[in-house]
Amino acid sequence: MSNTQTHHDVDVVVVGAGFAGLAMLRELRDERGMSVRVLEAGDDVGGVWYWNRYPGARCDVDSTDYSYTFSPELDEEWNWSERYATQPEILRYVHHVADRFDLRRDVTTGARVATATWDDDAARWDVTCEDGTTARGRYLVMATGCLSAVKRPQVEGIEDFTGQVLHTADWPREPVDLAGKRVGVIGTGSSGIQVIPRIAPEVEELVVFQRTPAFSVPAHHQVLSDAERAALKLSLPERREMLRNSPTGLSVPVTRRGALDDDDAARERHYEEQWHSAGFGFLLAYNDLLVSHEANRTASDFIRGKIAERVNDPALAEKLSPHTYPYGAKRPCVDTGYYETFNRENVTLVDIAEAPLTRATATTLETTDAAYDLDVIVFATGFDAMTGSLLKPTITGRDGVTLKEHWAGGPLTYLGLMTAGFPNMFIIAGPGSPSLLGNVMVSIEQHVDWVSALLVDSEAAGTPVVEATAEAEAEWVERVNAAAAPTLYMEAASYYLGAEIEGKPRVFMPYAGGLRRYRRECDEVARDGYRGFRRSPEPSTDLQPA
Ligand code: N01
Repeated sequence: MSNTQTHHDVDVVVVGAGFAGLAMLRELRDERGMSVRVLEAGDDVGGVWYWNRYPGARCDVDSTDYSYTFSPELDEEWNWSERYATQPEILRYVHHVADRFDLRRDVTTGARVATATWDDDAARWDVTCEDGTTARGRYLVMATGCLSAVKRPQVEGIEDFTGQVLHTADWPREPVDLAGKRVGVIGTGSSGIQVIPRIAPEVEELVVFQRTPAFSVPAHHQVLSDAERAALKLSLPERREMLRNSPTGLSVPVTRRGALDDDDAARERHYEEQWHSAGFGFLLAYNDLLVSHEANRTASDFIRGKIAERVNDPALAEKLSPHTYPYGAKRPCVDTGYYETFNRENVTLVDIAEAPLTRATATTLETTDAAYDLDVIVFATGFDAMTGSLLKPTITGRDGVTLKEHWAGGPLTYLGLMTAGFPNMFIIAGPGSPSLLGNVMVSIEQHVDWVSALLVDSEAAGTPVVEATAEAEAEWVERVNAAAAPTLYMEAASYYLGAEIEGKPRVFMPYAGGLRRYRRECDEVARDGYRGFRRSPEPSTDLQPA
């Protein structure tokens, strides 16, 4: 329920009630005894899983590994029904957690944050929302997610289109009936690759507008039997340990083998095996796929070969095959029957790299080559990733400097957790941390634990104003750049690099050194008395001039 026009004076204001915001709330309130108010733009909790309700939306990390780990009771009572849970099941899980731990009472929904301003004299953050809700807190935690600011490309004339215009990341709450309709989907990233095979059998005609083909491997999705669920539960402690110590946060064994350590036949056998089981983990088939062109080419060629096998028409298979960037340099996709969908009579692929979209009319979407009659246009065009949700509200730190100004050349952070000049503001799983390069659930929990430990330590020491120093920030930005420099990530126009939005600074945003190394670094910083953070007592009001 929305609490409009209310004011909340608390220890901590958290922005966002997705997985990260709810974890932060539970940890700070129930484990650390702090008062917390979570402000959420949506009408319910769930974050990305609240908004992305398109048909076919599901997780592409095993659900067992995409779960909270803080409560053995929760593990015991919750049963995932499928290897990769669907969006409705994940949302049910979030609701279950919110109810089970009585989190909703500290969440204000329908409250989109408009401004957050640091009051240096009082050492408080003042937050305002578009609906009039206000909050004041000693700490501000941005748990806004890396994939939540929706990207809606400008298509000339789209406002004249008389059919329905949808976006995968802002799908209507009420059911959408696509049966018998002529549907155009723009975008072939993870969302497009999930929605396309799911709706193809029910629509009259499906036209897919592809600008850049994706690399996708089979998800190997499966419904879990009782026996499989029981076995998964038994393996949880071991699995969790693996997640915590892995560079990716995935329960995939780390291999020390490079792709060229195997001869052609052995490598082909290994890829074949991985193809039939690994899903997202295919990227980890060898340890050098993201650092060696030669190694990467073996995997890229293997996947292109599979696309050729899965698509009947060789010319179409070629159009669906990526050639302009190495496998993994853009976030790879996993699918269920994606390529085979193009063998259907009612599905057409339009290569808009070759013949770009020009405009929409009342009834069509047009390229430089042709006009397509449509009833529905679905944008599967993704997000203003990583920084979009942080820069949407106006966040003003010390001396009136806004985050937008401070990050004009790209995001600057220390450990991805804080940015200099914005005291007591923390970012969960954002730029400068591993974030989207691994299982984000593992990243979220690591950040939540680390931030809460810092707050407790600072409060106990009587130094609750915490700030990253400019030197530590500059040094960390160098480290983030250095970690990405030798990788093939730098060779794709990806959202990791800010290439998804025109005019966005081209800097590699996530930390590519791996979750394990990152966790170690954060732990060492804490052990060194929070090296790189300046901590000070709150200003005494007695010292204020009259
Ligand atoms: O977005 P994307 P997404 N004209 O940015 C195209 C997570 N996720 O929503 O590559 C025409 O990946 C764009 O083309 P190009 C996951 O982390 C997870 O699919 O820019 N086309 C691309 O094809 C994922 O990586 C799951 O040339 C335009 C597509 O739209 C992230 O979310 C499921 C265009 C955008 O792909 C984002 O995925 C879904 C334009 N102006 C998503 N602008 C899980 O399974 C963009 N495109 C957990």
